[in-house]
Amino acid sequence: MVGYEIYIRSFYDYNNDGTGDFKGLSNAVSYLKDLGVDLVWIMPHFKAPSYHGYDIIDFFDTTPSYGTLDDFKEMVEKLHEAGIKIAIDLPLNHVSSRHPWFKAAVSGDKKYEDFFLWADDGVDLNEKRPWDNEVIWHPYNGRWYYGVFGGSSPDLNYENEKVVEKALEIVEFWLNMGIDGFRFDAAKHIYDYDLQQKKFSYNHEKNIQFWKKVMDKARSIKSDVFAVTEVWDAPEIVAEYAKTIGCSFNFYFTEALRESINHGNTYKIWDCFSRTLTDDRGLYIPSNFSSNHDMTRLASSLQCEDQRKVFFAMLLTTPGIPFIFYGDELGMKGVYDPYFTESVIEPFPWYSSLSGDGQTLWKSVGFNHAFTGVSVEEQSQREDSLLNTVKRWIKFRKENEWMTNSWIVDLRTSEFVVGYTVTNGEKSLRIYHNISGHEEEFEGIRLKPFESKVL
Ligand code: ACG
Repeated sequence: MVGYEIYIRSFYDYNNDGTGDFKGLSNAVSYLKDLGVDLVWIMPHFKAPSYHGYDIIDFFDTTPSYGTLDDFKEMVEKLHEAGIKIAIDLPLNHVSSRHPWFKAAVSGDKKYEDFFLWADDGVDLNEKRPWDNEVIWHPYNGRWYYGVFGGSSPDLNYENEKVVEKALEIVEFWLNMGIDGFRFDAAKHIYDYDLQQKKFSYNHEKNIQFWKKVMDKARSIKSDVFAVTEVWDAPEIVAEYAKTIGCSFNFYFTEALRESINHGNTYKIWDCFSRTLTDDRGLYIPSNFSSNHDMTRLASSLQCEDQRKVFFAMLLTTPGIPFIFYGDELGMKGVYDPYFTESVIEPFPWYSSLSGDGQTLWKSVGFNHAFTGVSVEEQSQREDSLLNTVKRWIKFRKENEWMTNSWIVDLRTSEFVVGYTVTNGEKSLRIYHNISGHEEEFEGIRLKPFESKVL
């Protein structure tokens, strides 16, 4: 299985208002099929005030500019007809401060007050979240509420069983709409504040139990439901979640490969593969990925096309379910800025001129300008383009479906070459990648600059 992350607003515009929509994605299924992906993850599509959609106002409705629930259903059908599964992004940790539950809570409705977390005596109102020093408590009318992702997204209180019930209702609702699975947003944040100690602290065990409950519900509706957790943390913590849920994004893969390829030294790749891909008990499925909407795009961190090609070769020849962030296969650029995250979710460039049927233009482009070689039109024409190279590796991957449930053995590296065997206990392939711009020989195998070989 090969996954593809899509931001609907930027993907394909059906009704010519400049904004991508469900009907647009329905219309663009042939591109996905031709690329070879068979699972799409769509970023949040619920009713929400922001462009990114992670601050939800209504879990049971869609962002109006994307289309109606019927358009959503039709999109699911179109994807299914093409043999493509769909997973929705599910931010259950928090809601928008404009969500009716929060509005009821601040207007004194006791039932909904308990849907959120309020500071009592002894809470340090200046406490900051650990990774970037942003505050986690926010004032409202003389009281303070908890919101790890900012004042506009108050956290839900999962100590309250009623909130847990709501979460399960949401899961049921969308599975009944025909979707195949979920990306569990902010999975390590459901319980991230210790109410006894009164301080920020991840309770991984409790989080995992929560997601297990969600999965039990999901499996009771759809036995083969797909789920991937977003736990941006050390590989060993990520693995704990994956073992229960089945699959977790392997953040370290993205970070390590970029660093190794940029520095021209395989050490980080060796460290990453040893720590995340050599689990020979096959306890879980890692999900390696090219980049996502929370980070600098692949093409902005690997400047030359050959470096990107070797990255994709590794992405598609390692165990698990690889994910491609829309446009990375074209070399779309974008440097992440936490205060302007639009920079990595620019319109998908269908045409060299950025004009034509389906082209979205909801924002002005800062990175992916017209006639820069990054469009589907331009990339399709060049035989050795990044797009065509990625397609060939996806084809290879589809011919070797068994690699979804596989692991790595006999990992060996030189300064510039990574060699490993991927196996599922029955089948195996020996694979080599030269991450340097010069010829290399390793274990008797000659490799051209940035060449990958599968034996
Ligand atoms: C998800 C979504 C994101 C979304 C939210 C909230 C969550 O993908 O788009 O924000 O719904 C943290 C969270 C993640 C979160 C990102 C943005 N992503 O854990 O769930 O922030 C460290 C921390 C991580 C942190 C990361 C951020 O540990 O927790 O992610 O930094 O940079 C090594 C270390 C690892 C370390 C990294 C990076 O890998 O092992 O621990 O991660 O280095 O240093 C959206 C919007 C926001 C809005 C919100 C409501 O984008 O603007 O506020 O919605």
